[in-house]
Amino acid sequence: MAPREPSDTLVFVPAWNEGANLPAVLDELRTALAQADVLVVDDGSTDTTADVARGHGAEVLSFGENRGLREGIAAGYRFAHEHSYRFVGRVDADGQHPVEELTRLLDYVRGGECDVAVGSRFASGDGYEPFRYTSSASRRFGTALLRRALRPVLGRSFLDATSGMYAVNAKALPILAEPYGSGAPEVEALLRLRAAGLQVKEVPVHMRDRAGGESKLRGRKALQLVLTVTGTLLLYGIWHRRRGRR
Ligand SMILES: Nc1nc2c(ncn2[C@@H]2O[C@H](COP(=O)(O)OP(=O)(O)O)[C@@H](O)[C@H]2O)c(=O)[nH]1
Ligand SMILES: [Mg+2]
Repeated sequence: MAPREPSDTLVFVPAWNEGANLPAVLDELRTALAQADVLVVDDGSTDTTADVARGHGAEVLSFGENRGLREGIAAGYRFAHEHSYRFVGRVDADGQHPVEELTRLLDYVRGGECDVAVGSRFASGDGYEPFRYTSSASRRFGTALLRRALRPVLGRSFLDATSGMYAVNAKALPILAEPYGSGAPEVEALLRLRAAGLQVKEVPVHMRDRAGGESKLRGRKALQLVLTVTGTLLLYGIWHRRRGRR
């Protein structure tokens, strides 16, 4: 096979014990987004994640132990920044994010329509029906709380603030590569992007169900997250108001 041209686009995939789901995700990326380089951030997996990723042609960044998703996300953006990629995508390792939807997000960013495009299950329009996703009562409660707390802080509504499907340009990389202090890195990311004045677009997308295994975010962990996020937003709101008064 002839060597591939160096790519200006990296797609990274945070993964913790996703050896069973990764092959389909990486095959889909290779088929539907062949021009992009792929990085798997293997966060101390104890299964075949790293081997499977390498076997499917991805670059692998392995942590010696599990550091948590927020470190995986920062590391993905840091890698992209250090390697001077112009465009970066992020998808889950569990098959939830169709690559054709990521391609749409990347097109918005490449076309200069925004600096960051976030794939949204809850936004509608462009042929994407409202209320096409139903979730468990506890997730619905968490999402509703989060939307309310976010609106005054972001100065706009944001319907799917914990989505992990992202496309960004190089301007966003140093901002998103900074370590995250909370358990809600995506929410923190939205706050940082707003503070930096970057254009963020929430784009309606279809998502699938996790291909196999269980979400790492459920039960107590999910409840804890909602409380952390709401706490973070309140603190941020107070800090913001104080700063405004000075
Ligand atoms: N790097 C890293 N990735 C993680 C960790 N926990 C979850 N992930 C990955 O983050 C993505 C989202 O996690 P998931 O369990 O699907 O959460 P959900 O989509 O919100 O239900 C998946 O690709 C996971 O493999 C972690 O501790 N470290
Ligand atoms: Mg998932």
